[in-house]
Amino acid sequence: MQAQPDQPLPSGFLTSPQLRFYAVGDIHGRLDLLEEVNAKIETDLKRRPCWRSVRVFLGDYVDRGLHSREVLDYLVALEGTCDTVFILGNHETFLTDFIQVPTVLPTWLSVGGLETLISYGIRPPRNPSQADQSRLAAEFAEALPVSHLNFIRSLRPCFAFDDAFFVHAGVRPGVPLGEQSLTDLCWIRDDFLRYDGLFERLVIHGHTPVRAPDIRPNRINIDTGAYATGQLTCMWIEGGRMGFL
Ligand SMILES: [Mn+2]
Repeated sequence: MQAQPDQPLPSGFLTSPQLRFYAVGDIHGRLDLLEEVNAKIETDLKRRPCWRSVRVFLGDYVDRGLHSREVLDYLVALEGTCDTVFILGNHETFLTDFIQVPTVLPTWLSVGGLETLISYGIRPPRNPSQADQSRLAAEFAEALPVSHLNFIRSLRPCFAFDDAFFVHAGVRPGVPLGEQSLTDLCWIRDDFLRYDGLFERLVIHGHTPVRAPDIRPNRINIDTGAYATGQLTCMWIEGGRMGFL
């Protein structure tokens, strides 16, 4: 289905008219786009006031883009000024894993962790030895503010409200939404993306970049690959209708 300015949720899924959600896709260190999207939300709230609004961020705040530390600073501050829900993305798991298991470093570096480390003032050598990995993990643990650590630890694996189910990667078909594994919620791709049956709720997710928001009868993907494309998608949902800013 093509994205319209204002359209009903697919498959007759419904949400309360009392509450507007703004769902934001994978940010990946793009502070500039995050600021832009929040400005668009503010403008939309002025133009179309509502009783209550909640901003739902779908995870992958860090890695790849150049400003991961600044993005976390921004989100921590935002949490204190408006209603927010922050979902855990697979990339956030690397920050805390690295401190506990330094040998995860090469894997993290292969998916954009270098930019995150640099944003915290850490500069890994080209091929870090095991000793380098331990030293860098200790340096990173020092450099990571407590507010960022608490933020990452408080991230939710998923968030359900009315017929909407917000999650980073997706869900495993055949498993009730309430019994999904953390690994699937953060990492799943093919088994979820290929499935075209309905889930108990409409799944709103990111994790797998698409050219434009992908609206299916059972799910909506709003990861438009912001770090590379400059497109950070924000979708609103209210009273069984949806649209894009
Ligand atoms: Mn992801």
